Amino acid sequence: MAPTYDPEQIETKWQDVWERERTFVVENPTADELAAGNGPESAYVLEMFPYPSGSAHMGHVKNYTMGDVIARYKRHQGKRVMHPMGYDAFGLNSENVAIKTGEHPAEFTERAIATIDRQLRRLGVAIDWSRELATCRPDYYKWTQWLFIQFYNKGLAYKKEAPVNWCPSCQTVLANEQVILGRCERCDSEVEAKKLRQWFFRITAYAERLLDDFDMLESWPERVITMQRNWIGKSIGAEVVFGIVPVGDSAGHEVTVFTTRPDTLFGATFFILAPEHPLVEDLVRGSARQAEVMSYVARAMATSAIERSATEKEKTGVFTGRYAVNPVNGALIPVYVADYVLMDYGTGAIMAVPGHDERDYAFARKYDLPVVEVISSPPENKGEGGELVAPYSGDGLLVNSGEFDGLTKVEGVQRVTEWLKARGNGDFAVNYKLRDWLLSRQRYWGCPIPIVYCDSCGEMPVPEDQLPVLLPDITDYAPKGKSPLAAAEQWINTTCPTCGGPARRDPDTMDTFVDSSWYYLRYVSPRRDDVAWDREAVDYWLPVDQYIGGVEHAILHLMYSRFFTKVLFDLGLVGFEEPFNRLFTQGMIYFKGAKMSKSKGNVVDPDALVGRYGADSLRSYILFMGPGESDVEWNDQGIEGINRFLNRVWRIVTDAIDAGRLPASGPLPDDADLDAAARALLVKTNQVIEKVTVDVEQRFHFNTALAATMELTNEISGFRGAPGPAASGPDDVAAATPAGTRVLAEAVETLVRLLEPFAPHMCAELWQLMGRERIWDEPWPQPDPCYLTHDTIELAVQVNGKVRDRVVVPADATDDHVLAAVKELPGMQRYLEGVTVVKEIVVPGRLVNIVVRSV
Ligand code: ANZ
Ligand code: ZN
Repeated sequence: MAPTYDPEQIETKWQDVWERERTFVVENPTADELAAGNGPESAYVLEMFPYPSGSAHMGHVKNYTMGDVIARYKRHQGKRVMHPMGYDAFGLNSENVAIKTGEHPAEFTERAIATIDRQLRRLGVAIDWSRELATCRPDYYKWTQWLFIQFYNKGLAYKKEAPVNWCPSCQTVLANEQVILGRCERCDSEVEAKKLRQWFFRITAYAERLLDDFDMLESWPERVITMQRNWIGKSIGAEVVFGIVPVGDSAGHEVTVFTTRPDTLFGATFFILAPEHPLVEDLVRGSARQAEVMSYVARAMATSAIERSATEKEKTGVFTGRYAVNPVNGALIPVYVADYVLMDYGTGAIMAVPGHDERDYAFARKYDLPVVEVISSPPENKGEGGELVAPYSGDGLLVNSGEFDGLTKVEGVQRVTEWLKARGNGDFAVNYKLRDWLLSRQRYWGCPIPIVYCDSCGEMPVPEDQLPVLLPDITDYAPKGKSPLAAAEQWINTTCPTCGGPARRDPDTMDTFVDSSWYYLRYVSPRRDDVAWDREAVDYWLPVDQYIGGVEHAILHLMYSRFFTKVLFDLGLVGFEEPFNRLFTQGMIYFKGAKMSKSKGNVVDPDALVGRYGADSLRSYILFMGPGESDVEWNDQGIEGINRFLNRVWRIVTDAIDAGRLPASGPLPDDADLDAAARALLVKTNQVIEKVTVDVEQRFHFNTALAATMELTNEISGFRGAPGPAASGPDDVAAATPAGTRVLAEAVETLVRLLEPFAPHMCAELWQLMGRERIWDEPWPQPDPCYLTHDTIELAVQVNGKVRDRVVVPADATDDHVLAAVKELPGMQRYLEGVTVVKEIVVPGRLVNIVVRSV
């Protein structure tokens, strides 16, 4: 008799086997293999590495289980799979623990790493642990420093004084990307503006390529691309030069503005400088308005950029007493200083066109400045006398614009800019919202910046043979507005690598996003201490075939990694320009209506569930909760249901083994020898193979893949082959005809093989009980097209009663299946985004109607 299902015993048994046999350790291709170019195809499956802050949570379990299913699936396809794991181990969490308890962040971090490591092993994730890395260890950050120096030598890392986002609670600067609606991404404190000398990476030099190269990506979620596109924020327009009229002793000046609407130049009725604009002081020096203007400037500088540029904010400004000349018509227009103009966008100065720009309109109304219509505007924007009572930003023909009257907006942009260009008063221009990446942090637990300052020789990188610059041990981690490293006298004072005189180290450490911008390269040769990576092996494994992680990294990590890869490509250090071919962003797990998180007190502990139900049940449940990309609600009963399902599979398979019907042997019977029931089971088996394959490979819909295996399980247990000669009754499958018995064995074996990526331990055990070995190395089942017949029908798809699309589904599809298919139609996205679905109606065989209300 086969034993009962004992997850704990089975799972630890197989985890030991994988460890002992080094099952998931994968070698880089040998020189011979690379030369011959005929080794197995590579597959690099990667999940975003965790930040070790305590122990793994359900989000990790979901992320790593999804990656594991893909990695195991690709192995079944015969690929050479690399599926590594490491830790994003520098950062504020460990440092804050250190401040509280005095424990060295390295100790806390290594303990947290050990915990996650144990949890991932206990989940049976098929990881090549020989490649493990942690960004806080010197053998890793040596190369982070080396990369910094490569960037530095290319002029892509530089230091400048700049207004920065300062978090008063974290006591450090933040990158723009780390400021969310004016608040610190980490602690939610209101961010202040401060002027400091900081290190930057010149990511702006790559703005255009970061946009262009979206084309190279094989499969990225559209919304991630859109978020990056918006963040880069490319605007096409013109630069226009305005003269400022001299008065008294005060000289004239030329000031350039950036505008996306040169076609509205005739409507520019005033001119605005950002408070930080270097000309402001000159313009008012010695004038009656000096005191008022400079006090406005001081107030504005203390306000954050996000607050200043909010459209709802009441517009404020001051008149400088000076006038600019509109180059197109010679009109004298007053020059103001106003805080809604930002210094770090465009040129820090604008031509204000109140007739057609909302903020300029609000400003003009407040300060009683003229509003001129220069784009013909619809009646609803106009008052009784035909004057504009609301700005109009839509299309129209140019009016009140001299020789340009009657042109369309597009023609106007072109012709006015050409006109300006011909007179040396402007030119076509492109502008980006993207700013350089501010990477220095005034904190301890990070990668030291490998730069020294010598009084005689100046600023220079640490010579490569002196890397790594080790992070020194200190005792006082508390932030004091400057790096704690500045107080480490022994460390900070060094000798100049050039002249041998006294020099000082840079006291700042790097943003942890620097560490994570290249870790996917280090996995290729994590133990090499002579190079950051083995170039040939990197080109064999990369780009990453499938990257999986949270959408919260859409901009920061994913854009920084793309930037790094492009720089490395330009430096000749890698042979590809995009790091991640396919990206999948997983949905979040909610519990009791909120995102599962420690701070909300609604976490469910994975360890407890593994202890109670086993890793296979937890893995399968987390994948069964919903499509990979969807947010899902945790449900305690759900895992019990899955556990019952696995128990059922266990019984079916072990019963068949006990009855001597497994393993299946010999070829499948000829079609002619199949009775109806056997044929139906064979059709089902093949359909489920196809379904699971497509769901796993193309859709990340592990939930429907699992549902299909459940259907197959039902068919198997309901199977009644035609009774054979020795039948004792109608339920006696054992006695079915030989053909039926063979088909049944096929179905049961296929079920085990299809379930392996989800419940790898149980399936390994069942496989062994059948007398076979190493299910993880079995080829993936292939459906037989002869048994894949399914009729399809086409339905009209309506939204609020209007036909918007058509959908093709199997004739016997359930309503749920039909609705799911509808929601996946690419053309439907725009009708379903930002609306509430009120009702969904499926009229069988005819149509689907979705009733929505906009929110
Ligand atoms: C004249 C104009 C007329 C404008 C009009 C808009 C509409 P995007 O599209 O985001 O690139 N602008 C330029 N520099 C600015 C700064 N430093 N601070 C605040 N606003 C600035 O926006 C470009 C437009 O934003 C520019 O085009 C300029 O206003 C304003 F009917 O110029 B426009
Ligand atoms: Zn020197």
